[in-house]
Amino acid sequence: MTSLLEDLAQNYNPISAPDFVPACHTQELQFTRLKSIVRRAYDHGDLFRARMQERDLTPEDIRSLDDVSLLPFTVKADLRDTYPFGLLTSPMSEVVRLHVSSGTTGKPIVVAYTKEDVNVWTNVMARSFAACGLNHGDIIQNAYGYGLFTGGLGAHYGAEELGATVIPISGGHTDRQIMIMCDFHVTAICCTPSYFIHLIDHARGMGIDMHDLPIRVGIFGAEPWTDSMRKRIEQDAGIQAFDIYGLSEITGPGVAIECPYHNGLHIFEDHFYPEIVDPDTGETLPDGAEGELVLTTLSKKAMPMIRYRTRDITTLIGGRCPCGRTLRRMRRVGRRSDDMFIIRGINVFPSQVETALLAVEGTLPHYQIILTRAGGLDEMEVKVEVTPEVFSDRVGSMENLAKKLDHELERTIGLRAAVRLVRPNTLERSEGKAKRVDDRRNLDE
Ligand code: DLL
Repeated sequence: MTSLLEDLAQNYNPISAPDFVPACHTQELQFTRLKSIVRRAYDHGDLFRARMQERDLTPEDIRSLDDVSLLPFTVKADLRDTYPFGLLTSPMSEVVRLHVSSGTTGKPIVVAYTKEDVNVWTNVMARSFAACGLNHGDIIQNAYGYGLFTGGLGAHYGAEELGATVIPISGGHTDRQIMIMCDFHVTAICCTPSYFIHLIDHARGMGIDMHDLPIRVGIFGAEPWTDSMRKRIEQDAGIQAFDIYGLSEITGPGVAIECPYHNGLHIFEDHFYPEIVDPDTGETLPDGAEGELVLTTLSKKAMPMIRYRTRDITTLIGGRCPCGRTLRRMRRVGRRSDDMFIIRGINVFPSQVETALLAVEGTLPHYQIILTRAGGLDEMEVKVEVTPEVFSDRVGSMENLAKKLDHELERTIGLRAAVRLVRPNTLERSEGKAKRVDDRRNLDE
C-alpha cells in the first residue's frame, strides 16, 4: 500500500476538502447546524414541535452537541402517518424534487428536497466518488435505477459535480450494460453488488473478461453485502469495490462511503449526525458498541429528519483512518432490526406483501415468502393458501387468481414474484411470531 502522503497526493481533490478538516472544526459546525435545524423543525414542523412540548423542551435547551440525546426520535411510521407532505418544513413552492421509498404498507413514503438540499446531496455524492479515487476523466456507468428510487439521480448529480462523464444507463438490459461498458471505455460502475455479480457472469457468457476492460472501480450499495463478496468481485472483475450507504429519508446514497483502506464507511458528518442506540431501549451507546444507527440531518431544509431511527445495525468506529479523513466511520451494515428485506435493490416489508395478497379475493391470510439467489440475481416466491372454494373450483379460476395476485404484488411493491397457490392448511402455522420470510440467500454467492 502507498504511504499516507502519496495516497493524499494521488487522491487529492478540492471537493474532498471538508473530509480532512480537524474534527473539532466539524463538531463546531455540527453544533451550529444542529441548533438551526432544531429551530426550523420546531417552528415549521407540527409533529416535532408537539413532541418537544411533550418533553418540555424548546430549541434553546440544545446547549451542546451531546444534547442531541434529549431530542425525540423520528421513525418510518411518522412518514407514513403524515403521508404525503405532513413533514415538510418548506413551502411546496421551494421543493424542487420528490422521491419515494417503500413504506410498511401499500403506500410509499415521500421525501422532499429544496434546491439547497439537492446541492448538499450532490456535494456528498461527489465527495463519495472522490473517496473512491475517481475524478474528472473517469467514465461512470450509473446502473442504479433512475426514477423514484434515489440511487440513479443521486449518483448522477454527484458524478457530474465531480466533472466525470456519466452514462445514465439505469438498471436492467444486461446485454446493453456490457456493450456500453466495453465500447465507452467505462472506468467505474455504480449498481447493487448483486447486480454486478450478475454482470460479471453475463459478460463471461458473452466471452468477455472484465479484467481486459478499463473498468477499475465499483461503487456498490443499497443492499447488504459482505467482505467475502467484495473479495470475489475484486478477483473476478479486477476492480476495487467500494461500499456506499444511504437511505431516502436522510437524502439517498452518499450518507457514508468507504475510502481505499476499506476499514469502515466515512460518514459525511458535516451534514449527517450519527448516533448508535440500543434498538430496544433507545439508549445512546458509545463508539465501538453495536446498535441501531440514528441519523440527524444537519442541513436539510425541505424535510429535516431529527434522530431518525434507520433500523440499520452497525457500530461507530473511533480513531483515525490512515487515509487522513477526520470523518468518523461506521461498520458495513449487515442486518436490520426490523423485518424489511431488500431484493434487487428494492426494499420490501412482509406487511406490504400481505396487503397485496389480501386485496385479492380468494386468498387466506397464510403466506410465506421465500428468497433465493442464483448468479447474483434474487428471486422471490410467495406461497399463499387459497380458500377451499377456490381450491375445489376449476383450474381456470386458480390461474385467474394467480394472475391477479401477480399483478397486485407488482403494483404494491414494484417487483415480480413467483406466486404459488397452495391448498388451505398446508403452510406451517407458528405458535409464536409467524415466520413469514424464509431467506435462503447466501450473500457471498
Ligand atoms: O438504498 C439509497 C442508496 C442508493 C444507497 C444507492 C446506496 C446506493 P432506500 O431505498 O431508502 O435508499 O433504502 C435504504 O437500504 O436503510 C439500508 O437498510 C439499505 N442499504 C443502503 N445502502 C446499504 C449498504 C437507498 N451499503 C436502506 N449496505 C437502508 C447495507 C444498505 N444496506
